[in-house]
Amino acid sequence: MSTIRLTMAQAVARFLIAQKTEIDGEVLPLFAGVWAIFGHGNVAGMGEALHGVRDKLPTYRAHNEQGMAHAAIAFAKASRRRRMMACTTSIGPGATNMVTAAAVAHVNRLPVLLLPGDVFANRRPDPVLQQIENFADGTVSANDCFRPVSRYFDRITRPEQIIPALQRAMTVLTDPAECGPVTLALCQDTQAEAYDYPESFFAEKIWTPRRIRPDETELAKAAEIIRNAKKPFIVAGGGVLYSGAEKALADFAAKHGLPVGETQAGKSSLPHDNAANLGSIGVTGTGAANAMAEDADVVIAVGTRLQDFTTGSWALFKNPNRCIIGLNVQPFDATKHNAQALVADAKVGLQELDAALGAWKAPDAWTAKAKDEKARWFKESARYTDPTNAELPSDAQVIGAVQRNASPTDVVVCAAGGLPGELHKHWRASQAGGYHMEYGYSCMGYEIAGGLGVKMADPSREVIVMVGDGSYLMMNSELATSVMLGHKLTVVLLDNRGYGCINRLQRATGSESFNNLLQHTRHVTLPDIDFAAHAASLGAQTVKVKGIGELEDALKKARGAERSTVIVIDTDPLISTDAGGHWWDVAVPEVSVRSQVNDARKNYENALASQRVGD
Ligand SMILES: Cc1ncc(C[n+]2csc(CCOP(=O)(O)OP(=O)(O)O)c2C)c(N)n1
Ligand SMILES: [Mg+2]
Repeated sequence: MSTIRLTMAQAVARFLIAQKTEIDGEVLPLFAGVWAIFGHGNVAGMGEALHGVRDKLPTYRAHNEQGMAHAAIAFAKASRRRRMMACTTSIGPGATNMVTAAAVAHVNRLPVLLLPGDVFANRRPDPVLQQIENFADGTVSANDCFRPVSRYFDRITRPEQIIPALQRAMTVLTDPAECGPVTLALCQDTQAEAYDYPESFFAEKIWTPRRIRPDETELAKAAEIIRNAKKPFIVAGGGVLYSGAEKALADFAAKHGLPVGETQAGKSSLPHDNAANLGSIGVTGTGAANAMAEDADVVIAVGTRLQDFTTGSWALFKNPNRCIIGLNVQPFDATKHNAQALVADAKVGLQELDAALGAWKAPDAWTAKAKDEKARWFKESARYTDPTNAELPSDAQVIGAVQRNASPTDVVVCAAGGLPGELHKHWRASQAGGYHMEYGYSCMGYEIAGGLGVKMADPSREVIVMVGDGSYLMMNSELATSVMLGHKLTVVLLDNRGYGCINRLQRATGSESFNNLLQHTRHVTLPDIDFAAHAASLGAQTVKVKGIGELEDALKKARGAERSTVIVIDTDPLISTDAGGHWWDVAVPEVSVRSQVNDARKNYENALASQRVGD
């Protein structure tokens, strides 16, 4: 057996280069690069190794470990999990800064290889700088925080352990059902230790996603249920996009006359003008999709986790006889809420279901109702997004302006605040992947770093990041990285001077405005933050606009710009779209001295009555 003597870190770098992916017949590196913020615990080991391969495996420097991991995660999402990135950090705070991002990847089922440095395996210099020292357990380090948010976790204390660890990592990162973050905590002395690695470990490997075909019995049962349906409805989740099932879904819906509602992750599965597409579903759903979902007797849930925003906290599907079919690669999701499981890849699952259904079609009246509901919703939506002269426009009016100035290939990126709900209702995506919303973890601070990852995945597409003032302040530093790397973003920053959506939620649950909008906080000086000046200091082109007309001009200019541009606009914190949508379960206090809370509690208890427990 021929071997090659490498440090463990050099072996990691060499192994990553050997992993390939095939996209549309082209073989590409599976790992597009490694994000790195060096410190003790990775600068000598991983740093030296990455420098040695920098021509084959680019290293990117970020400004915040969470931000760089967000960029890596967004890159994988925009690449539909067919390409990915790794992230390396120092031990201690550099590592734990990445834990939130690991959770983002975990919730959203997205692949990212996290390589935090770890304390010395030999423990000779203990306690080292940044070592947390657990009194009761000598094996615990800061990196144990990654365990609950990693699909696979390992700590590498001997150089040869990296061989099975990386093989296991690749299985998880590339498996459609298991997919998620992998954390390999690399002890710093082990990174630097040499070992005679077998050459075969570094052989090129091309990864292609597995397409699980349905089990015959499950398929027959699902087809039987659908054949008996009078009011069938499809929920399209992120799995549709990861599977590349857009055409299969469009064909299936058209042939069988089925209306479709899209989740946040599934939005853009169908173009907005596809007749079957009723737009978003759930708490932030369109009136059209929700009206059909409420009535549906069979809900075909394709590639969705069925989180509460999709199911209206399990009160949306109101038909007493409704049955769910869970078409999902992951049995954990396929069987949720007593669903008839159909464990399969979305694309082949829909194709085989189509074959099993033959010429069956949903009743014409049902399909016709969907068409009417859609036409009604589009008219209603326009009332919210149409231009206005108001000095403080609503989020929906800003979305309208961005939409009017967008081209079909653009990608809009967002994650938290009031915008996800407004975008879910109103944004009209023309192309798959044109809507990139991180709403599994809805992590404030994902937006700009995520936008950078999206841009890196396909630099030919214009990326428009929509972000609230709160999310921007929480994490903006990768804006500087986007300027540094020449990956242009257009950032539309909606400044409503605080946490607008949480203030509205607080009011809706009977509480006084408290601690959300800046004016309602304990302060000596009310901050008047100059976001344009802040973004300019990071190297972006910036402009502060007043009203929708100026915004549209700025958007046109930004399109022609080479450098990341931040457009700041003041918006009204109190307005959101009241059309469409659905109740969301947010627990209201059972006792309170405030009568408004007591009233809200009564409403809450009434709403709970329509929540379906157990199924
Ligand atoms: C990291 C993180 N912390 C807290 C929250 C809870 N949260 C959701 S939206 C929000 C406020 C967002 O403010 P902003 O970005 O200004 O958007 P707006 O609500 O004003 O539209 C908060 C605090 C979150 N989603 N993520
Ligand atoms: Mg805000």
